[in-house]
Amino acid sequence: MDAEQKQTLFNQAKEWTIEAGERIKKRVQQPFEVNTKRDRKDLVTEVDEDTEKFFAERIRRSYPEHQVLGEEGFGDEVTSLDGIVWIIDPIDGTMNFVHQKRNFAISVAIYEDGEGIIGLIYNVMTGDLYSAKNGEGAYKNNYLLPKLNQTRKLEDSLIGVNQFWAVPNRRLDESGVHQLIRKVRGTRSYGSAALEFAFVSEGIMDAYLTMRLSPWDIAAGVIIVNEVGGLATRVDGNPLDMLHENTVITCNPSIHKEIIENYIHLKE
Ligand code: 2AM
Ligand code: CA
Ligand code: CA
Ligand code: CA
Repeated sequence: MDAEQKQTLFNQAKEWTIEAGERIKKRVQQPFEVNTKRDRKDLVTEVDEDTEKFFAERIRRSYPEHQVLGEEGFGDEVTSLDGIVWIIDPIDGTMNFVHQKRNFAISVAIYEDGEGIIGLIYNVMTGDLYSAKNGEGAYKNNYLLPKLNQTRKLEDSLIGVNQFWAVPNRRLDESGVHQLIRKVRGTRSYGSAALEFAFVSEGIMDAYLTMRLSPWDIAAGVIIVNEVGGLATRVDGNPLDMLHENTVITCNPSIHKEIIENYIHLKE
């Protein structure tokens, strides 16, 4: 698409994202229905579903030729990234939405023929919008995010981890991860993959790694982190696949090779 189309689409995506955020904010303190999906810890609420419907309806009305890939199933059966595909997580961090009433985000990405064009991560309760158009830098609200400091050392790093690293993992030798945790300065766990990507992009965290995420968890984050010179790959260093689940590491490029070569030991 040309620059003008890209700007128009960006403005539209941003307007819908902020409007969806306003709707979520109105409902966060009201009672809402909570259900489980894959297991008792995998939550979904009616607000997740309504928010995805909000996007799907508007995209279909305005851009009937675009495809929508969303977590809650109100989009299309997307089997190819040809053309323009919106990849949407209506609420990333549903457990935070339910329990904390904060620390969740809307994640919206637009891909064209498999290439990430536009990424938006909206931290709904703080009102911070992280955004990027590929090749044009990444922003936190109206502030252009600086390129990541590429001299960061692993021992000075803050890394995002989650509870899976504390217990045995069938796909990964956890002793490597335990050594990594000992090596770094500190760990954080925010409970929203999209926000963890945003924080790596902002340079307030140096890496985030996890063993299973879906395209909608990472689609916007990848675009934003790339714009500040960050990396996002599978934990074996291979490229991410926006149609399937992935293991994921996103980080400052200065620590990527060291983490995956010295600390990530996949069992296989
Ligand atoms: P979600 O809130 O949109 O489901 C929580 O650690 C992070 O992992 C969130 O970004 C969450 O997204 C994501 N996640 C991906 N798959 C998940 C699953 N099966 N159960 C819970 N969280 C999952
Ligand atoms: Ca979910
Ligand atoms: Ca998610
Ligand atoms: Ca979600």
